Amino acid sequence: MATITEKILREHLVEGAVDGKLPQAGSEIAIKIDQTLTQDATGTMAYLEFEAIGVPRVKTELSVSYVDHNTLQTDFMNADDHDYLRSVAAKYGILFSRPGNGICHQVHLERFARPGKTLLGSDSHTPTAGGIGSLAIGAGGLDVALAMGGGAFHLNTPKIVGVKLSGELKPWVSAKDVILELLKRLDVKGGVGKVFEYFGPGVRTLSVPERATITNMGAELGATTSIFPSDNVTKKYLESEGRADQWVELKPDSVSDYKERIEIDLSTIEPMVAKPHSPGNVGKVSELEGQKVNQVIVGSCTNSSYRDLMVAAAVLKGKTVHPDISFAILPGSRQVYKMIADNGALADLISAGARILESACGPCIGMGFAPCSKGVTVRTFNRNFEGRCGTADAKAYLVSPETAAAIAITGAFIDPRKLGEFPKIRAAKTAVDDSMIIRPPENGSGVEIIRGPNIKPLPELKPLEASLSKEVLLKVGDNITTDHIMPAGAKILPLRSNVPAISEFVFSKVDATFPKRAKEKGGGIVVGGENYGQGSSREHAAIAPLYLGVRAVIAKSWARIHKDNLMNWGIVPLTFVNAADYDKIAQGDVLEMPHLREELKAGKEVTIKTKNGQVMTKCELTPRAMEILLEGGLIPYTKNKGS
Ligand code: MIC
Ligand code: SF4
Repeated sequence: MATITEKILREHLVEGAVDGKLPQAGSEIAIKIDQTLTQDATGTMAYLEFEAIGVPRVKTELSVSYVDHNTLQTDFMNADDHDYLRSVAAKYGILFSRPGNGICHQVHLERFARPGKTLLGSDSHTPTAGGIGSLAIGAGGLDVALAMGGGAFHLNTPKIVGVKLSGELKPWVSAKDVILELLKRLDVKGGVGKVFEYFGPGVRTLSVPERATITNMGAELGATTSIFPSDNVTKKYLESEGRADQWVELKPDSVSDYKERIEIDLSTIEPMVAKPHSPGNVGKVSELEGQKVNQVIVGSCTNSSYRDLMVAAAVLKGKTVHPDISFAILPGSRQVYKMIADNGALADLISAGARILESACGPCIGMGFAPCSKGVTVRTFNRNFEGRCGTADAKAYLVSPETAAAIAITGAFIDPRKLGEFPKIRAAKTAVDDSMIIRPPENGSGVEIIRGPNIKPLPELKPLEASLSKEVLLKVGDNITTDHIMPAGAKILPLRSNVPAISEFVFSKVDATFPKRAKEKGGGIVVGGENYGQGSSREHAAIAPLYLGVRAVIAKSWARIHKDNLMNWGIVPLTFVNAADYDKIAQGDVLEMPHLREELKAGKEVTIKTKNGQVMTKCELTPRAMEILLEGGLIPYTKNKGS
């Protein structure tokens, strides 16, 4: 008897089985990865790492390299990265989705994701493909590079949570409201170590892109991933994409397999909103009724399917965007872009005054379209961390396309149900067109890799030192995101392949003196609170601090991907044994760890001497991860293993 997740894990298990079965939740396993995806902002690093590992051609069933984050091209840097990625893809047997073809998760869902397959992506929203029944996990670039080289992916056996959906969504309420409801109940830490598996009669009322909206934003719960069954709806979706042969049915053996359960009656869900500055700060849209808004955007990997754009077009048809609002759409893929162009909906949006942005991540990652000072921006995206939109004092709210469109015409928060009858959304034939996907040659060995001047080699990694005596360079509070540690945006994102340059921006939004101080002190330690490193999968939040000499981070608790990234890059992730000891340490204190290496090696707690006495910490890593850390990171570890 097994759940869908357990079945897929079991089929892909290469290490960690106990009597041929999955071990208990929390124990380490390794699984075979069928597909990988990268996007340009994490991809350049992932491919530099892949090159460093030295495998001649990818060993997965399918690997796709997308360009969707850095498409602003304010100078040569982004364009150079695109050339690098295109040439690497050709050399190593990777499909290349050209800039303009769409957001990785939306395109992957449409064209490549398959039920029952495993997918590892260097982007935290890789679980989007769970909407089609793929076991899709986000990870750091290095883990993805290793998987491309045929290596297994190591993870802790997740706890499976069954989310029972019953009933049907009411008009003006959609999938985004469902995941916001879940975020309201569980908050941004509620999914750590878990996979959310959806079941029940409500499932069949949701289309694949709607399911994908839900699994996409499961990332904001901190979940390992989320997954839907593969049923008749999935089959129809694959048929519409010309991929009927890729359908397999996926269902749990019995719903009694879900030991932990959550129930959601879809018919009771109301339009929801995540308020500043966390996707977990959720309330009802009606509670904000009448509050003025400056900017509205429909798009991102969460909400830019054909249906989502059609909702916006239908609501705006024949109307004009409110004079106080700047309204934009960004289609998730060229496929949906073409579909709304062919059926006239794009013209409706243009007539209404919508600003049409490129089919890419754009404003979601702060690449342009920043709101005005103290602006209120309402977005159909998945993250509203402080400053992420590009304006430090702006307030970002996350809503459904229905709510976004209603606000665009009224100029203020409004429960979209007040607009009366829900407009009819026309169905359309899927515009399948893979002409912007470049397939690699059979033999890429002769392909020359193009390396622009912004592409700098990786920092060198050394084995972990025996002891540590360093200053606390920075002490921060709870829920620090990777956007705090390593911000993105138009100025910083182009530096993703240049570690020395990007490291000048580490913690720049928290304390701009950090890089300078870190260098002056010869590196140091960072102290954090709960859920340290939530958000993006960006490895730069580990590599750039490493470059500045950060050797250890001590936190009360962790977000999975970031903790793995630290370990993969040889930074010691330590957890307070007693969370109250956080108060014993102040910024500027010198911490001594006289037996660091020995204690880690022996699996013991790490003793830290502070001026307020001794503080005990633990380094909760599996034996393999500990070995990686001791060797200074995954690259030296892999090389040493290979030799
Ligand atoms: C994000 O949404 O924060 C990103 C940009 O897609 C990241 C990846 C990155 O930082 O490059 C993610 O979600 O992993
Ligand atoms: Fe792109 Fe935003 Fe999705 Fe990240 S969350 S992949 S930046 S659209």
